[in-house]
Amino acid sequence: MTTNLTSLIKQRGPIRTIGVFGMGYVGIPAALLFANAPGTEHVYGFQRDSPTSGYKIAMLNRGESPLKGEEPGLGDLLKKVVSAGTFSCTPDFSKVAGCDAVTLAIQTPFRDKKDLLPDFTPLIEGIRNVGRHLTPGTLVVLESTITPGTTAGMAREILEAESGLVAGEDFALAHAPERVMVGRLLRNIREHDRCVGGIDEVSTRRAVELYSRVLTTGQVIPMTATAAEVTKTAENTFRDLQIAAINQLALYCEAMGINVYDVRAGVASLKGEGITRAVLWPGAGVGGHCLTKDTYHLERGVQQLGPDDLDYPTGRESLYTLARGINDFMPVHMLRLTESALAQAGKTLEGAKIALLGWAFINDSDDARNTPSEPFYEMARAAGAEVRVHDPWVDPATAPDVPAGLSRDLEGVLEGADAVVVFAGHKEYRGLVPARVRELCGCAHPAIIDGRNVVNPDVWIDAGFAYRGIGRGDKNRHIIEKMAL
Ligand code: SAJ
Repeated sequence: MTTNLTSLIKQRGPIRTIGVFGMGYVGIPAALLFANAPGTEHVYGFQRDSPTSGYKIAMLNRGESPLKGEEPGLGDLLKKVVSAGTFSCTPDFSKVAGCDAVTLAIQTPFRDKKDLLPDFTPLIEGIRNVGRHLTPGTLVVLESTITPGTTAGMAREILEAESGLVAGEDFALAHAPERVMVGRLLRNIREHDRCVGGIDEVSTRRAVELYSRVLTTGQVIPMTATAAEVTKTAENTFRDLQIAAINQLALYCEAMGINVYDVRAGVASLKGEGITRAVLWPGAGVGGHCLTKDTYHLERGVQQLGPDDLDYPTGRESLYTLARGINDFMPVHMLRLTESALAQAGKTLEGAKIALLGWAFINDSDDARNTPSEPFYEMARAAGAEVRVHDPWVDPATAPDVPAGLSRDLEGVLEGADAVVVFAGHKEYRGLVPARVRELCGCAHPAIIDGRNVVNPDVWIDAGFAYRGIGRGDKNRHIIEKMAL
């Protein structure tokens, strides 16, 4: 009965001491905002003292952020709460016992990209550590992106087994998915609406109390824990679906010999009350740690929570996984466009030198997680091409799984290339000069394959290139301008 929990929470009074597990790009800003909020006495940032990330403990306690990249306001806020004594980072998980609320923001990356299953190990370890020191009346909140059913299922079971307490009676349990993007972490937490879902009403109310104190323009949206899990996975599934819709239209436009960007502008022009057309941008593929996996979280959720009650067209694949298939096809399509352009110049993939421009999964970023450039790179090499990769943002020394020879020397990568393939819309590539690129390639008719609509087809075709572009059915069949080097 939740009356027991109600009275336990009443005895505790307002939330004063908070614990945050996971000192990463989600946990750190959340911990600092909690520490800076009125009514908070102390926030513990819990961090394992492991060889790979234990360094963060001393760094954070010195008021230095371990996060890469620019995060407006975060450095100052960290210094403020450390000197005010309202935030400290510790590997001592026993301090959970003194917390009124504990949140877990621990990543759930792919265990293996091939089997599309998430690795819950780090999250499970965090939940265990909370359970071992959990005291009655505490609120536990999962912020990680998880398969629907995890909060009320696996997380609840582990917490109860480790603590001997009962969720919903002795402690409150909720899910509050994060919606932060690097470069705007603090702003996102303060300004985005926040879905907050408990396993019961009392848990939801306690979680609403916790998150209301860090929101400024954002509103708390209360719901059940499972609804909050489905919301997070669905919001990314829908974005992936929208991208797949425009990618499929781009493939159609190429087949019909028309320009997808004309059609896109036409479709987007339909406006008026109640009319929406969220037309996104076609491209060389979809990468990142959100859209590539959240669809599979949602699919697993419905399979685990409602397999017998799901009414769906017999034999039809899920629209959502179909969308994933279309987006994952785009690097394959890029290879076929490359092959076609090389053939127009009398060459084959076998033995060709390819300059692959862009390893990051997103424009003007160093983030290369699940980049669509990687499957292209593997397939092109398997077809016998030599592939050299350029990216001005990705640091070969620190980024995971970078290809051998990843370089920041653009002219060096272009030297001697038979084909130039653009995978990321980095601003550096919008200024490429065809004559200079052709001179560097050193052949009469290099190929240019534009995966992000960064070059002007006519200018490059006039300069003697064999041009191909995603969705450019109006240009992909051009004749080659014969000219000597
Ligand atoms: N992409 C396209 N066409 C588009 C938009 C994106 O091909 O029109 C590709 C990008 O090149 C990239 C991938 O999709 O490879 C993902 O791009 P993204 O802009 O969705 O960036 P993410 O993966 O960082 O998505 C995050 C998500 N935010 C959170 O999970 C809190 C997502 O929910 C946001 O909608 C997205 O940022 C955003 O809108 O910026």
